[in-house]
Amino acid sequence: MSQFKFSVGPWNVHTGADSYGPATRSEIDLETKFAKFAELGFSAVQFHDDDAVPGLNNMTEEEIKAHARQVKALLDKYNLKAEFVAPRLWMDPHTQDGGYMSTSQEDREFAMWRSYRSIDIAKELGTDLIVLWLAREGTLCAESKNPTWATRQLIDAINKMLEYDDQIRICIEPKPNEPIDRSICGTMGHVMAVSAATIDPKRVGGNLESAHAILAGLDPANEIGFAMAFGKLFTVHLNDQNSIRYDQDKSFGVENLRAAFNQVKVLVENHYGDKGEYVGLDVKAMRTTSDADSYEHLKNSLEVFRALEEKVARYDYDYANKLIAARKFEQLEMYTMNLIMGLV
Ligand code: GLO
Ligand code: MG
Repeated sequence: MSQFKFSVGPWNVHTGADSYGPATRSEIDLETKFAKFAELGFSAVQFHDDDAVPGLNNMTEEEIKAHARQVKALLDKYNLKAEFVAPRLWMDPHTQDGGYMSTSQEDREFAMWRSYRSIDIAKELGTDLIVLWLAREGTLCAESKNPTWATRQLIDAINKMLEYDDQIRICIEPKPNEPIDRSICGTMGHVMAVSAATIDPKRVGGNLESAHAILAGLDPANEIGFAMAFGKLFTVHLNDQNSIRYDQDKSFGVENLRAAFNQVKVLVENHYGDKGEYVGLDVKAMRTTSDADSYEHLKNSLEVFRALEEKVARYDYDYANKLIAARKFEQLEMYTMNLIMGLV
């Protein structure tokens, strides 16, 4: 049994389409996904605004809320909670150049409209958490934006959301690049600095995704620990990634088991989850996966996480501390490797 509660987004069960080829699996409707998530042991669902309310651009504020209430009823049916809502500010003609940092004022206003609607949807779904994955907030052409201006735009946008609702919490999911060339807020360090500059820093935190840290050349466990030192790790997107290349969203731990072990270890040691935080997965199935195996990568990620949780529970801290005091790091490393390999 895990001490953690897990969450996942509907986009984590997808058709397999990528930038170079069409879908390889059929679409699955939201309710079928909810039923399967519950069966697999997830407690909560992560949402984009338009996962919860498709076509919201053409709906009134009241219509949007009414639709969100229907989704809440569906969640209740499967005993699932909503973890967060993320405005999908990267799919729309209005956000070709980003949202909050777009060079067009009209587009920046659209981004705020979607952010306020995301807050409305979150409240109807029963969550106080908004995730901002800043997909296109940066530059494709380096000279197109002043980075100081762009950073202040982000801070202003977050302040407006904090003012719109005095309970809502904002959680930035940093990523250094892709689809943008150069991101303005690429790591957890950037997120903590932006948080400190807002009107209510305790309501602004981070969502650490393992793959995004790796893409930035950083260690996911250290990034998790860094955000936790400020009490600002509001959620995580665990997955894995083969070095610095396109964002892969591989199943948790399949690429680097030691790094995965250390992510679980840092979460356990710092009591992640005590304030209701979920262990979120952001994993994708391979393109070659069949319809019948559409959920296999979720099952595998949970299995790896739970197995590593057991390893952490068995970690001999007395022994490790003795080795640390004697600066016997070669032995400490081998103890850790033996534990992971199942040899101790
Ligand atoms: C992509 C991101 C993406 C976000 C999701 C929630 O690189 O990881 O999956 O996590 O859209 O905002
Ligand atoms: Mg993510």
